[in-house]
Order: sequence, then C-alpha cells, then structure tokens
Amino acid sequence: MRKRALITGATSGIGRATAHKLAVLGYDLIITGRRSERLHGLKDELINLDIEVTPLVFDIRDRDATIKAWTELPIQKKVIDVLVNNAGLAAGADPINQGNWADWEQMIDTNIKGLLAMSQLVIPGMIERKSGHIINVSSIAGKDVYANGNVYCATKHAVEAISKGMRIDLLQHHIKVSTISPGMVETEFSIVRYHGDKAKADNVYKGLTPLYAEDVADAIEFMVTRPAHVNVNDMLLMPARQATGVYNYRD
Ligand code: NDP
Ligand code: 8X3
Repeated sequence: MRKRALITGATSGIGRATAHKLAVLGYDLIITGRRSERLHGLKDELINLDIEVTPLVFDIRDRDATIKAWTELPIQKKVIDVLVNNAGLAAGADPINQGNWADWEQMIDTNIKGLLAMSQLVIPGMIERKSGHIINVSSIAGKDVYANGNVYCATKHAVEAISKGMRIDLLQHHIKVSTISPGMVETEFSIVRYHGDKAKADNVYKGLTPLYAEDVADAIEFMVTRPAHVNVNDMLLMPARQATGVYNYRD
C-alpha cells in the first residue's frame, strides 16, 4: 500500500532534501512552507516519480492558518504515515541581555508552537489507525547550550522534552516518535539567523566541512525504513569536525 508523509518546511534545506528522499522511496507527499513558488518548484522536480505531491502554503506560526490548510485537505490525504516536523529557525545570535523580542517570539512560535499545532492535527488519525511515525527535527542545540544561543537552544530543548513526552503518551497507540539532532548543516539556516547577512552566514562554516541537508535526509530515510518493531529514538548527527555544540576544529 502507498504511504504518505507530511513534511513541514520543505521549501529549503533539510525539509526539501527529505522530500526528495521520501519521494524516491515512493511516499506520496504533503509539503509545507510559506514560499508557494518553492513548493510548486519542488513538486515539478518530482514530476517524473509515480507519487502524488500536495503543496500546502501557510505560516506555521499562525494556528488558524495551519488548521485551515489541514481542514481543506481531502479526507484521503489526511492519512499520514510519517510526519516530519522540520519547519524551524534561529533568529539572531545575541547575548540574552541584548536579545530581540521579535526574534524570540518568531523562534518560540515556529519551533515549539508550530510543531505542536501540526502534531495536534495529525496525531488523532494516527491514533485511529494505530500506526504512524513522527520525526521531530531537533538539534545539537537541544542538548547543549552555547554562547548567544540562549532562546534558540531553549526552543530545541523544548523539542526534546515534547518528543520524549510524545513517545511516552503515544506508546499505547503504536506511534513511533524519533528525533534527529544535527550539528552544523549548511542550508539557508545561517542566512536566516543573521537576517540575510551572507558574509556572517558563510563564516559559520569557514574552515570545516559541515553536514549537508542530504546527510540529515539520509538519517531520516534510515529511521523510516526500520522494521515495524524498531524505533530510532534519537540520532545525534555531527560533522566530523564538530564534537559538541561548542567545540569544533577548523583549518
Ligand atoms: P532552512 O532555513 O534551509 O529551512 C527552514 C524551513 O523552515 C524552510 O522550508 C522554511 O520555509 C520553514 N519555515 C521557517 N519558518 C516557517 C514558518 N513560520 N512557517 C512555515 N514554514 C517555516 O533551514 P534548515 O533546513 O537548516 O532547518 C530545518 C530544521 O533543522 C529547523 O528546525 C532547524 O532548527 C533544524 N536544524 C538546522 C541545523 C542547521 O545547522 N542548519 C542544525 C540542527 C537543526 P519558508 O521560509 O518557505 O516558510
Ligand atoms: C542549528 C545548529 O549549531 O546553531 O541547530 O545549534 S547550531
């Protein structure tokens, strides 16, 4: 039987690479994000695969818009086997005393409340069908705290706690819950974090080879292809040159 995955934040980076991986595995896809043209471009790229791709354009911080997008999906497309809660960002990198309130709200509303809103819509169907797999994209920032990472790290620590809670509460419903926790991945992440400052963003990856989005998508592919009796609770995936959230080795 065909399977369907819903991937949030598929317009770029890890979400986009995951869409490609799951498409090749034969999953029908629901791909979400705010940039409509990117989602439709991704759909076009997958045109030659025998799968159904449905773009859903909404801002995941807006719970009403998230509910509306879900509600308007035809009933058969609400059968989600794999939910990849990936949409997220860091905004700013400032000491806590210089933090920007709008940045904090954006991170909390996207990384925590967006993940909860999407999960709350998808989980009831999984419970009804007694099957499903939720993969939450956390980070090394969910395990370590580094200088100027304060609120971003807090949101990813929250993703860790929510994922552990989900895993316990959904155990009886035969729903798997995994987290993938990458170190530095070169995507649009740092450009977004530094509000479009490309030089600052490039500096993050200077002197080392970071992970690429495809490396994280490979890990997600591994998670979804395990046998039914196996769950990857968490995978911490780092560039070979990065030991922790704080220590890395650069040329
Ligand atoms: P990108 O910036 O390349 O992609 C982020 C994705 O999230 C985009 O598709 C973006 O879509 C979506 N998104 C952001 N805000 C919203 C919003 N308000 N509503 C809907 N979608 C939104 O970054 P990554 O691929 O690197 O990030 C993906 C996830 O991986 C994030 O959760 C991030 O925290 C995590 N991560 C990243 C690491 C890294 O070093 N890059 C390391 C560890 C974890 P759009 O803008 O079109 O709405
Ligand atoms: C993104 C990677 O190093 O900024 O989660 O925490 S890092």
